[in-house]
Amino acid sequence: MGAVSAAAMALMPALAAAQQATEEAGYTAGHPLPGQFHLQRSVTPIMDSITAFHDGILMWTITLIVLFVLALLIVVIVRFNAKANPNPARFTHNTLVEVVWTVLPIVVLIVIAIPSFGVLSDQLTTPDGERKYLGANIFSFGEVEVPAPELTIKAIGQQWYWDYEYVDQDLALTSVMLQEDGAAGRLATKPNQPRLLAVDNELVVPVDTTVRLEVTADPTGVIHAFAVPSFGIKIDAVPGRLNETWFNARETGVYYGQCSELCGKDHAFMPIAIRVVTKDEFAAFIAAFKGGDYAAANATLAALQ
Ligand SMILES: [Cu+2]
Repeated sequence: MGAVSAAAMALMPALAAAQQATEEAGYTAGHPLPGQFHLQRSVTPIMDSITAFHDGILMWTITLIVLFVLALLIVVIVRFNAKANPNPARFTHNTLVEVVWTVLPIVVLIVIAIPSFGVLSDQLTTPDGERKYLGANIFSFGEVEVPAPELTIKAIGQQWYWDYEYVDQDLALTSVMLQEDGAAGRLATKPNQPRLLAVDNELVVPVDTTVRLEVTADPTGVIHAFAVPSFGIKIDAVPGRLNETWFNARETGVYYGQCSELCGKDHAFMPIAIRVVTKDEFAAFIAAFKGGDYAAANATLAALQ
């Protein structure tokens, strides 16, 4: 996929240069960086599929269509202007052209739709340990093995923050965006955290583990959407309804997302921060959480890292 991706990027030298600069800057952040182009870095099989779909099909399709329409426009401008073509033809129908301009867009849509539906069904089908997933090869008909979920998280959209529950462990936490210190324009409690993305309590999950994610919203509240670009997750959080998706992150780190449904006045200020840790760290985190509270669990985690 790297080759196709590189070729697609080569179509736009400026874009390619910017992306290269970002990668050279040691791009490991789980959030967008200033001047960054392209999608955020993938750390899950679903985001691999989305990236491959974008780079391998969508960019080529859109580029070829733009070049084709541009060529048609130039032909019309040069050959059929009033000076070059003083006596215009007066026919109104051409069966061949009409069939072509109906059939070609249908073919384009089918080429886009087949992998698109594949990725969509992957996103919405929680692994059972047997189903195969597309991964970076979206025409593979499934070759990536994903284990069955070992952890269930419930995310609840509130006005305007997120509540999380470790369902089987019977633990819960509230995650609120860090406020800015007005004078300095900096995050008050955690310096060097990304602005408008950092939260007080991060959701902690283990690496290389399939996580079943149940998403809903406060029953007396409004519709939100839970989205984490590096995981390829985006799913509505609807009051009174439980939506389900999943992820399996292969790298530790903190990955950020945002509410992606216009939900009210603080829609822009209810970010999502997921900290992916090793399995041992996660076990210690949960043990400390059960014995005390989130702060104690977080302190345990910080001591381990
Ligand atoms: Cu929201």
